[in-house]
Amino acid sequence: MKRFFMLLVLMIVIQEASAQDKELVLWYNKPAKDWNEALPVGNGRLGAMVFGRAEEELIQLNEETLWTGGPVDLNPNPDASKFLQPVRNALFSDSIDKAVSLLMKMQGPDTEMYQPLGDILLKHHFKSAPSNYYRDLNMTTATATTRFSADGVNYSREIFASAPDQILVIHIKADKKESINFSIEAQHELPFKTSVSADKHLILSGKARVDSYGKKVSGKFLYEDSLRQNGMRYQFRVKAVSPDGKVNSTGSSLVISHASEVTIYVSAATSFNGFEKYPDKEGKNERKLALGYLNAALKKNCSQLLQAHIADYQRYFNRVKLTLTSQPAKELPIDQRLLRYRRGEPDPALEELYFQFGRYLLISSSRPGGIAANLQGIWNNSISPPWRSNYTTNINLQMNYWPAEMTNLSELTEPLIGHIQKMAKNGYHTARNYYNMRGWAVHHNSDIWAQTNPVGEGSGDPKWANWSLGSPWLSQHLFEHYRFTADKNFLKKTAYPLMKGAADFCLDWLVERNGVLVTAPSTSPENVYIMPNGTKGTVTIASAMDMEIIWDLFTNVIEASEILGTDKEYAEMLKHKRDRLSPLKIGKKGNLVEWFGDWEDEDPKHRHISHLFGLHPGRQISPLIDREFAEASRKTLEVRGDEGTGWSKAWKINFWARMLDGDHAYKMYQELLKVSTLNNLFDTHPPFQIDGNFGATAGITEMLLQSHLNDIQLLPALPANWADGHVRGLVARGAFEVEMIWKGGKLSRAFITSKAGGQCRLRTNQKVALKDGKTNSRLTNELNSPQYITTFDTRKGNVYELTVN
Ligand code: FUC
Repeated sequence: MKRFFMLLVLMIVIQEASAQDKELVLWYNKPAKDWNEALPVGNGRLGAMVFGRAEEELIQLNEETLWTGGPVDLNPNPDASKFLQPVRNALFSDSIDKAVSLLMKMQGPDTEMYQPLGDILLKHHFKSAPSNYYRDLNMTTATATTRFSADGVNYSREIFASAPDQILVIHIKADKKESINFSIEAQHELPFKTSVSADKHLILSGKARVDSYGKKVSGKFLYEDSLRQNGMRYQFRVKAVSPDGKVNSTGSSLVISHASEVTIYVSAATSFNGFEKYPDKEGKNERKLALGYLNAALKKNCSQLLQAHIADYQRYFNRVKLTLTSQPAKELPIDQRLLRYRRGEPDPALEELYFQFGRYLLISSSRPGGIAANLQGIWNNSISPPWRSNYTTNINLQMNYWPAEMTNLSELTEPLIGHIQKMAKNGYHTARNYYNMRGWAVHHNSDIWAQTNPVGEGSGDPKWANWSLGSPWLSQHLFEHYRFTADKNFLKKTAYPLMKGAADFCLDWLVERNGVLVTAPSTSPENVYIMPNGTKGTVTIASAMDMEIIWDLFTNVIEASEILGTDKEYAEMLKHKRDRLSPLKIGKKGNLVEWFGDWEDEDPKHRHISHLFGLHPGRQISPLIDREFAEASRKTLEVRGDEGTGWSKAWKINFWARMLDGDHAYKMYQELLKVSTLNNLFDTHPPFQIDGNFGATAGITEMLLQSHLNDIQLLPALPANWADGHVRGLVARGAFEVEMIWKGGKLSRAFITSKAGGQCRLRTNQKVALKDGKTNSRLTNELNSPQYITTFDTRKGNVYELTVN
C-alpha cells in the first residue's frame, strides 16, 4: 500500500514536471529570418545563436572574453583635475555652458568593444525542399532543437552549451541509416585563418583589434599598436564524431558522409589573461586551452555530456517555479503568440515564460569565475555592436543583476562582484588622477578591462560621459548580496571595504553650498533641463539622483558597520553627513524634483527616471515610509508616461510594483511584451539590449514579493489579471525562501524556508498565522487599507507553513 502510494506521488510529480516542461518552450515553425529570431544558448562563457536553418544552418558563436583593446591607461588625462574647481566655480555662478566645456576637458578614452567569435555553417544538399519544420528552445533542459524532413528522412539537430564540460555540442540524428551528408565550415567577418589539424579539428583563429572604434585607419583595421599592445588572440575548434559515418576534410572544412548520427564538439578560447595583462604578449595560450577543452569533452559521448549539462543547469533553473494559469500554453509558435498578445489577447503562459526566460538568460550568460553579463549578455554578432556591447553603469549593468538574488540565482552575481573589485582597483587611480580624491570612482562606461575613467574623449556630452556616481550605485549590489544571503563573512571581507571606499569617494565629492551638501558637477542621466529663463542644460548641482544614491550608500555603510560592530565613529560621521544632504523636493506639478531647481524637462517622457532611484532600486521612498514623497513619485511616473525603451519599461514595472500598484506594474509588463520584445523574446531598446529581459524578471518578482524595507511583503502588488497563482523559490532579504499560493487575488497559503535562521517579519494584506507554532501579529495602517505585521523566530533549515485566517 505504502509503495503504491509512493508510486502515485511519483507519477503526479512527473506529470507536473512534464506539464511545466511543455510550458517553458519557445517554439517556431520557420527558421530564423535574422539574428533577432535566432535562439540563444550559453554556458556563461560560450554563447551561440542558433538560426535553425534546415539546409544551411548558421550558428553564430561568442566567447565572453573576446574584446578589442587591452589594459587601461590609468592616467590618460593628467590635466583633468585642474579643471574641477573651475567647473565648480562656473556652476556656482550659473555659467552652465562654461561648465560643460570645462567638463569635456576632464574626459578620457572611450571603452573597448565586445566582439563576435565567428560562425559555424552546416551545409546539406537536399534534393527536395525540407518540410515538417519545427525548432525550439527548451528552457527546462537549456537545449535548442531543429527538426525537419528532407528527401524522405526525418532529421533532428540538438544544440546545448555545457558549463561542466566547457563545450558546445551539436547532435544530429536521422531516422534512416547513413543518410546524414553535410559539410562544416567556419567564418568570421574580420580576417581569420582556418585549417584542419591531423586529428581533423577544424580550427578558426584570429586576432581582435587594438583600437576601440571599429574604424579603418588608412583603409585598414588596427590589430597591432607598436607602442602598447597587440590585439587579443582567439580560436575555436570543431570536431565531428560519428559511430558509422565518414569524416573527411578539405583543408578548410569537414565533410561528413553516410552517417546515421553525428556529434559535433565545439571548443573555444582566447588569450585573455585578466584585466591587467596585455592579451597578446602576456596572454594565455588560447590554442592549448581550446585543445584542452576539446580533448577532455571528447572522452564523453553526447548523452553523457547532455546529462551533465542538464543536471548543472537545472541546479539553478529549477529553484523557482511560477504558475499564473492552469490553462495549457497556446498551441502556437511564440511569434504568433506575441502577435496575438500585441492585439490584446491574454496569454498568462507567455507571461510566465518571459519571466523564466530572464532567469534562463542569466544562467546562460553569467557564471561564477566568468565575466559579468554585458549589454547583450554574451550574444553579439557585430564587430561594431551598439554601445560597444560594453557595461553601462548609469542603469544597464545594475539592471542585468536585479533578478539574481531574488530569483534564487545568488551565485551568479559573482562575475558582477568580481567586476566591481576590478573597477575598484582601477577606480582608485581614477579618483586620484581625475579629482585628487580618496576611494574609487566609476563613470558611465566600463569594459572587460574594468575601465573607470569618464569617457567622451573631450567631445562627449557630459550628461553621460561625466556621470561619476558608479561606485556608490554598484556598491548597493554588494550590500544586497549580504542582505539576501546573510553571509557576514562576505560582508566583512569583500563588501564592506569596497563600500567604504565608495563612501570615501562620495565624502570627498560632496561640497557645501548654502548650508547643505551637494554634488558639483552633477547630472541626471541623460536628461536635459530647461530653466525658467529658457537656459537649457545637462550639468547642474545636486541632482535628486545623486542625493539618493549617496543616501543609499551611506545608509548601507552605516548598517554594515553596525552588523560588523566596526567603525562606530565613521558611521556617526556618515549619519551626520547624510542628514545634511541637499533634501529631496516636491515640485509645483506635484512631482519629485529631478534637478537642483524645479525646472522643466526638455523631454518630459525621457527614458531615464533617475530621480526615482530612492523608490527603486533604493529604499528611501515608499508609500510605507512617506505618503507625500510616494505621491510625488506617482506623479513623476505619470508624467514620464508608459512608453520608452525596453529597459525603461522594465524599470517602470519595478517602480509601479514599489508603488504597490500591481495593475500599473502589469500594464508596464504588457507594454514591454507588446512593444519592446523581439520574436526570440530578447528585449529591444531598440536594438536588442538584454537589460530589459533581466529588469522585467526582477519587476515581476517585485510584484509578488518585496523585502527592501523592514519586512517581507507577500503579494505586495498583485495585479487583478493574476488572480490565482503559485510561486515557489523566490528569495527575500534575510535569506528566506518563499513559496506562496493565492486565490481570487488573496494569499491562501505560504511556506517560508529559513536559510540562515533569525526572526522573520512578514507584511500581508490578510491575517496569517503559523500552522504549527506561535506568531505575533498586529494590525498596521500606513496605507489606506489595513495590513498585518507577523513575526516569528526561525531556525536555519526549517520550513514554516503559514495559513490565512
Ligand atoms: C544608456 C541609455 C541608453 C542605452 C545605453 C546603453 O546610456 O541612456 O538608452 O541603454 O545606456
